[in-house]
Amino acid sequence: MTIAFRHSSARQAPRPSTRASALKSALVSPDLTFLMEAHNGLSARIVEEAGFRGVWASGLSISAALGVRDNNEASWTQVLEVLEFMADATTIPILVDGDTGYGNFNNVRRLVRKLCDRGIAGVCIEDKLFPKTNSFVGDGQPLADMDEFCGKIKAGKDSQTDPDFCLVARIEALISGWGLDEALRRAEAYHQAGADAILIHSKKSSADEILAFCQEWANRCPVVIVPTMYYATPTERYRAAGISCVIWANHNVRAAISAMREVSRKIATSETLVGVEGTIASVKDVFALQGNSELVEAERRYLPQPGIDTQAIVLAASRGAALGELTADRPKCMIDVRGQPLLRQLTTTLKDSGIRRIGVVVGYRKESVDLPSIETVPNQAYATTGECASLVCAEDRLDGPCLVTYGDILFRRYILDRLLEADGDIVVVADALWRERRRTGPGLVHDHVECSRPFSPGYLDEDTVDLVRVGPDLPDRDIAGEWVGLVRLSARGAERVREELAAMRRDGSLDRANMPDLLNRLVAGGHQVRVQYITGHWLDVDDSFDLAKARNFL
Ligand code: SPV
Ligand code: MG
Repeated sequence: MTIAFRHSSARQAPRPSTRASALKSALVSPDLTFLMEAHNGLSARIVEEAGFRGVWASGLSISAALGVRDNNEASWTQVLEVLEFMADATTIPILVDGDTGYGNFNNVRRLVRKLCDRGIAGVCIEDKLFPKTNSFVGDGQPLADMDEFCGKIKAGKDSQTDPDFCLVARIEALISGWGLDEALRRAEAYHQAGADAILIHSKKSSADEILAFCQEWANRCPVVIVPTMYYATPTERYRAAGISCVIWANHNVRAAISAMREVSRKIATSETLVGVEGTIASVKDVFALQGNSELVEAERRYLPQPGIDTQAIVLAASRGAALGELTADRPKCMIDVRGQPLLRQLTTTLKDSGIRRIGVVVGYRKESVDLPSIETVPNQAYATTGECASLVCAEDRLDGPCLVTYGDILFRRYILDRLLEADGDIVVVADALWRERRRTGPGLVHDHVECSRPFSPGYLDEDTVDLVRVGPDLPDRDIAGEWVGLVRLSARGAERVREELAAMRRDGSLDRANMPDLLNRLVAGGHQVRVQYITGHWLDVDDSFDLAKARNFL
């Protein structure tokens, strides 16, 4: 049979812009369209992934997936919930199996409005009685009164809020044994009532009665079929018959049942996962279907990423002689703290706060500083120079927001997050609980700070504190805290620091200067150096006592 014409709108149809218009175009198009069954968000996504143009939200499959019978045991609002997940998981049109419409014309009106609200492209309602029974269960199921069913179709069409929403009228006359004439009579009535397409259903194992129907019907409106029982029929015959749409109605839920049974049985009998791991979808695959990568992207866009533009310079050139043998073959930044080099623990915290570029100034045993995703910058003269000379080695990195940190410290991440968000071009972190940390011994230095205001537990975050001076020999009465070895520089702050380093180079003080000398010069030069107080939650590693503390800290 040749079908020269289906619907005049097919040729001039504008590009579908909604899912409903896409379904409508597919129904009226002269091409055969296939809808594939899905019963939840995941299966709907898989249907789209496979390349189908639309989803059949099967009543049988949704009920089965919910663990109930296909007898309207799931309420229509429960089905609606499932549909919402399916719509969210896909971009292609969904034609939902609306059974008998869940009641009379009034229920159909409400159903159609709610489906339109949720972006469902169309509904198929069948001319049986509520509560329905699946077409393949038993014989001679009673049919709905034809005129009453036409009223439902009209009510549905009058209620759609999307102009392209499709209502497919399903004829059960062949299923119930009423024969071809009754099927054709009903098809005409439903077409006249405004159905966008008719679905002619059959439970025979041959497609003969369906093809006979199509011959008589001659495409007065698009025809949809469900070849579950006459599955052996070549698809070409449907094309030749001018059928608009084939629904593969339940094959995903059945595939899932077989796969789940097999894997459950295997695991139950073998008491191990060894035999199944390679045969099932990977966890990565699950994540991909859930769209995890989109969330990662969105997190980058919407979550605060305080350190995202900031790079770090880690000063880690010195040996750490007070650690004795432990630093014989490596600098102290590489000594092991609970299975990881100290520097690795530090860089993990930096990365967790969004700092991606990390330059480490190395000197003593520099070849042993071989961590992934850091860049090393050598200070060849590490043995005879101080911290500022090391900083100069990484000077080209002072070209934007920057964090300068000692390589032998550990701190809780919130300290860094707060520092990265702090106002000010040059901000240092000082521990107000300096007295509790005070210890004397070889190689132990505490750089204390004098500030414009002491720490008070009740102070407001907006109140700013400025550095007055920093160094190891402040009188107790002036000490407000201990500098932890962290400075955050804005782009302007980094520029100030570069200028100051250049001045130190000129006046010959650079090589011997340490970071506190630099900070004091900045303050003396009238630059504001802000202080952010903390109360503990950090440590530096100078000797084996500190090392023991570091192990407990992690
Ligand atoms: C469904 O998939 O729920 C259908 C098609 O209605 S059938 O099961 O063949 O009736
Ligand atoms: Mg059904």
